[in-house]
Amino acid sequence: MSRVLERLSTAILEGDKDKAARLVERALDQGVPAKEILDNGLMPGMDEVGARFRRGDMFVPEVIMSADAMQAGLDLLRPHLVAGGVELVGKIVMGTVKGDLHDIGKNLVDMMCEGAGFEIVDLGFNVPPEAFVEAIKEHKPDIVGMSAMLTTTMRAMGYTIKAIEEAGLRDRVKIMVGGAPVDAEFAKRIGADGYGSNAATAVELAKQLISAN
Ligand code: B1M
Repeated sequence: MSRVLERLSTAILEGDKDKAARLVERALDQGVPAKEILDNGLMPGMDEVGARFRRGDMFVPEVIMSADAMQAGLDLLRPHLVAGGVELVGKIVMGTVKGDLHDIGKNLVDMMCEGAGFEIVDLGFNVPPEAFVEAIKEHKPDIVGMSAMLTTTMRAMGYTIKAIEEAGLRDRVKIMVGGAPVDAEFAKRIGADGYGSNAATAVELAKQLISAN
């Protein structure tokens, strides 16, 4: 890993937003591709935050600072990940489900899908089933994407799919799900059309779902 990316990982771990932003800019100036900055700078820092949080070596306020630093880095990468002039391939309504405040992974999925030509309607986080239903009526998307990061909130994905069915809208949209506790087996069980393990596979899945339409 290059020195600048190593320092970027440390800045994420330390929750130093300004330093993270400076280092992302420096890496871009040095010609490091945005995807490499993401995979070898931002992500390893956040992975270490997760590991320390799990061990009880980091606490929520520190994790929030790291999350802010990560988001600052992502915001700078955004124009590079979302290339202009891509042909529009479809529309996705995206949100983190009810009860869940984690949105960094979803934001990354948004960016990568946008980069692949999808129009994104982002409903944010803590999105109740009714809001997904209303958004389908209003925006008429091809795909609904749901993210959940907690074992306690993943079940809200199933409730949301039920609400979409009860509103008579299920056959109008494809549904994809993702997030750390989610897997393909769970996606199938709740009646989703597919599961993406990361932002890159989410893009592939979205393209497949569109072509299956
Ligand atoms: Co929280 N948190 N958190 N947290 N947090 C986790 C998820 C946890 C695994 C940490 C741990 O214990 N090691 C744990 C969950 C345990 C579990 O449920 N089994 C946890 C916990 C317990 C909690 C709280 C309950 C802590 C507390 O208050 N005691 C609390 C819950 C709040 C709530 O949601 N109601 C909480 C709070 C927070 C913060 C607010 C402090 C902050 C979130 C800030 C934010 O998002 N704006 C936070 C963070 C940052 C994390 C960790 C450290 C990092 C998550 C992250 O952003 N990763 C996380 C530990 C970890 O995952 N290692 C943790 C980087 C991101 C790019 O990856 O989100 O995985 P990820 O997204 C990936 C894929 O999952 C996938 O693609 C993305 C990009 O590759 N993906 C999709 C995601 N959505 C997708 C949708 C798709 C397809 C793919 O299709 C639609």
